[in-house]
Amino acid sequence: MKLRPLIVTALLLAGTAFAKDVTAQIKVSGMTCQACAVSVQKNLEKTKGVKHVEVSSDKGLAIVVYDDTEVNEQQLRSVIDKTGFKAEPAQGQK
Ligand SMILES: [Cu+2]
Repeated sequence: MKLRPLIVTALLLAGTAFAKDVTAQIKVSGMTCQACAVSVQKNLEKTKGVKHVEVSSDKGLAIVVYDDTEVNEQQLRSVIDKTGFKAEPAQGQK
């Protein structure tokens, strides 16, 4: 009787697949101080579908957790661009 654990696992996987939280790491150029990072962070946090944002002006990086049924990475980049900074094109995967 290995069936039951399998079903439970499948249900759990289906649940997380439905939520579809995705983490994007977006390189941002033009941020020179913490205030820049905060303004990028605030604008991303206001964006529909965004769950969590971390922005580092030192690393020039925005880490965004978002629901990809509501918003996509391209939209996040345009939010950053509209804030007055430059979201670098995605490298590598996706
Ligand atoms: Cu600044």
